[in-house]
Amino acid sequence: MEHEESHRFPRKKRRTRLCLIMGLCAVLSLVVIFAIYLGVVHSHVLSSYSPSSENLKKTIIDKCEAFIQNNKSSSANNCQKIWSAFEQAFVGRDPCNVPMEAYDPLMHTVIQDPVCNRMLFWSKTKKIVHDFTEKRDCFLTLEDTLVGFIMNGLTWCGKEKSNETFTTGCPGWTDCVNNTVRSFWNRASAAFADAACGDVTAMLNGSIATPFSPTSIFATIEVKRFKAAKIKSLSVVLVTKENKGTTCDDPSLQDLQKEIDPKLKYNCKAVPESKIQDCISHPDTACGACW
Ligand code: N1C
Repeated sequence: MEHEESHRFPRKKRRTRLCLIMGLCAVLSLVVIFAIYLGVVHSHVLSSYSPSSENLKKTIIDKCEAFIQNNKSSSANNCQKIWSAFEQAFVGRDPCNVPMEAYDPLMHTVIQDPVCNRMLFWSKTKKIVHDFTEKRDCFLTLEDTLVGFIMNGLTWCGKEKSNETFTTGCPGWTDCVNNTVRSFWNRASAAFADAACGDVTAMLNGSIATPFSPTSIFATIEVKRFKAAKIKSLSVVLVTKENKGTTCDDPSLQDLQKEIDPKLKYNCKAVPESKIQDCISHPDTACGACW
């Protein structure tokens, strides 16, 4: 009995030790796997937020190539050349001192045919406009052109005495007038308005006090460039909330009418947002029936 006990006890001890080692191994493996996972996530986070010119370059070239792939009419463009023309506008410059003319070489590098009668301008209606154009081919905004598509949603800037490109820590839209991003949109919008032809549409926001906002790009750049020799008419679609808010008689819209060449036909229509939403959810509705 004594002998049996002394024999059984060490075997139990050995088993316990084995279990302990196996448990330790399992915990260690888990720690290693977790550490690797953390490393991957961390390096990914770092690489997408650090001031790396390589990242922005890759994003821009990838978006450029994807656009050309989906829009065969843009195939004459060279994405590498577009990147070079783009970066020379702001690299090494104070990010608050980039005039819109700095993007002239970029705009001259991009090859883009105007699409008469389908150009859609907007102000303070970005979301609904793009929800709409995403579903329809009848209208094109600046973001549906190569340069607008590439830069939409991106932030970038340079720094004096540095050849780096930054994607964080850049001045905001209203921090300074000549900031890197705002000057780009001013310049690209100017080119888009210069190319406008035929019947032009503008979607404005009827839920705000001044739908034709005097500080907007639409008012300060685009409308000023509309040429009666090329444009037949300007149709304003005033997006309203259940017929509330501003109407086509709004003083700011009268200012818009005064601003354009009298040879250019002007009309305005207040359209409830729900009607446009209906068109977004029923893509088979003819565009002409949307407002
Ligand atoms: O100042 P806005 O509008 O009147 O500018 C809109 C006007 C449109 O007709 C476009 O052609 O100017 C052009 N445009 C863009 O295409 C664009 N895409 C993204 C102007 N701004 C653009 N953005 C961003 O929207 C930009 O970075 C800034 O934050 C807003 C300006 O929109 P807004 O004041 O509603």
